[in-house]
Amino acid sequence: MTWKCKGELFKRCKKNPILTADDWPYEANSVFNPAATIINDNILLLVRVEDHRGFSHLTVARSKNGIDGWEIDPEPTFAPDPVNHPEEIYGIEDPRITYIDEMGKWAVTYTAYSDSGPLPALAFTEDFCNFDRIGPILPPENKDAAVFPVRFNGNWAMLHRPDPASSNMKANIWISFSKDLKKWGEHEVLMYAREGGWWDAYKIGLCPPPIYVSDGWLIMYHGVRQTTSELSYRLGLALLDLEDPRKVLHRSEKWVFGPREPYEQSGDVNNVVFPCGWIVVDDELRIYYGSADTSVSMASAKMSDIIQYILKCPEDTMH
Ligand code: BMA
Repeated sequence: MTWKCKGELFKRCKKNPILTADDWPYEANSVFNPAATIINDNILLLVRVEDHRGFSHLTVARSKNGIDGWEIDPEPTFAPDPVNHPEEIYGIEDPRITYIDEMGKWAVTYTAYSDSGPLPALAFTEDFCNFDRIGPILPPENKDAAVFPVRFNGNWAMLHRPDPASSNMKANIWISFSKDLKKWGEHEVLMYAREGGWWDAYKIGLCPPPIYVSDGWLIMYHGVRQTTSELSYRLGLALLDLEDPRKVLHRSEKWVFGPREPYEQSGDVNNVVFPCGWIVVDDELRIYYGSADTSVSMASAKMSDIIQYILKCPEDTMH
């Protein structure tokens, strides 16, 4: 059943899940958490593919309409290279891609799963065939990194989510700056997880890369809520200042999207919606998300509705 819940901003694609392991040209356990971009009039997804060892790599799927008719690379497009990059020993996961106009390249941030835990790594590509690896850009444990497409006062900016060593501490979204996209500093917390009964209590992380809208930088983030039996991954929105992305102007109090359909509620990890990519086509904002860590799904909203919504959201009270 596909339906729009009262007040829900995003509408699920009727063909969800749009990609599953059964569609894959080679053996795979699951395909999920895709990054997304538009290239040569095609919608390109860089999909996380998990093999039957439990290790992940990234593979490109291209389609004209971004819904069906996918052409999937016949073998892994961007596979872990643990010989030259030991930080990739347990695979590479959850890519985010940002087109850097100034460089004429995409920056691909991804989670390298090292033997000291997950860490953000960076590669560049001009064609999604060849990737120029930079390697780790922050130490473990840290995930959910994505860079902004422009500089701020000459510096690149990146959002990411360090994981605290103690489970009693909150996992918050941080912002860092760099002169060259490789060495990062000026680290500070951008947005705190809420507390107590909130849907985004204790653990939050960036979803797709920040997207430019005329009122600021729109970000989507996941909030993880622990119940007695399990976790639930839901999504919220925030708007950052255009000139100074360290300032959170608005933050949604309610989640804007959460697991509702069977393919989101049941899979390798139940109750997860996890977008790593979004694109804008005319006034349509499309999120491409992993459903239950098993398949790829899509949902869309009118960009004008999203902007209207976020501008009415309160300031971030967690600062
Ligand atoms: C997060 C990430 C995602 C995953 C999610 C739900 O920590 O590892 O890759 O989709 O958990 O299992």
